[in-house]
Amino acid sequence: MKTVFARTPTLKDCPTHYCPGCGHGIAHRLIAETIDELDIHGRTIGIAPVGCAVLAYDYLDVDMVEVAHGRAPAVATGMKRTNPDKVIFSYQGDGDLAAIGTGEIIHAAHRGEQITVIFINNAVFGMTGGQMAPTTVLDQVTATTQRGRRAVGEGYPLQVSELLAILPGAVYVERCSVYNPAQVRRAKKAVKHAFQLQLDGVQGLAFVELLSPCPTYWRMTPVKAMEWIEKEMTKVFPLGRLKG
Ligand SMILES: Cc1ncc(C[n+]2csc(CCOP(=O)(O)OP(=O)(O)O)c2C)c(N)n1
Ligand code: SF4
Ligand SMILES: [Mg+2]
Repeated sequence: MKTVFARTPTLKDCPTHYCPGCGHGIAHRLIAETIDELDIHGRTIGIAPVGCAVLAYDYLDVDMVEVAHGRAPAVATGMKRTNPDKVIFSYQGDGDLAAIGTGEIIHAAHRGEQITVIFINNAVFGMTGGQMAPTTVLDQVTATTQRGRRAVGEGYPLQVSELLAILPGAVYVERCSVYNPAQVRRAKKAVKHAFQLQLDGVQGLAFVELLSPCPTYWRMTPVKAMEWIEKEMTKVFPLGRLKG
């Protein structure tokens, strides 16, 4: 029988701790496929965030480092500067990268660090119980915005890709999603490009934002969560290449 679909080797063969319909697993697979297709398995080092993806090192069969909440870009900076031949990537949620770690990512991009950052925007703090994140959209109900997020008092959703794209040190910024197969294919292209730039020695930060479902704390079925990304989330976070 001909195999038409198989697990890519860098994605470990193990049970997942993610909720049904979570986007983290899809994002992991895109990274694993990229590492295998670029044949960089032996020279890639990843950084796992604090957040639901705290166990990313259990799924990706490459060397990985666990760092304090939001500090991945600083650690990636040190790793790349001391190991320029290695391919360094960080994997960060929106609470990690766009709340406690905002300063880290802005300054890493500003300095033009040669690292690859995969940013998982699911519009909530998933791991801690679905609280409002900087990326929570207006009117979105979360554990801490029971009447929906309001601009007055809670502020507007933070568009990190747009912020980073204006910095000369960010060489590539693209926002994609995983809400249907066509979008997953686009996301894969973006992730691969962000790794390829580092491999090619292009000096500067390569950044891919992925709009990703959290059905558990959006209180939706997995299918509805995918629809909500397409219908609502992309209004605030338009998909496309912002730079590079
Ligand atoms: C210094 C510090 N502050 C706060 C926390 C609590 N904390 C753990 S995960 C998290 C937010 C995670 O949200 P996100 O990065 O969006 O990841 P998700 O779970 O949504 O994928 C917070 C605030 C922590 N672990 N360390
Ligand atoms: S809480 Fe949300 S982000 Fe965390 S594993 Fe579940 S669905 Fe995924
Ligand atoms: Mg999140």
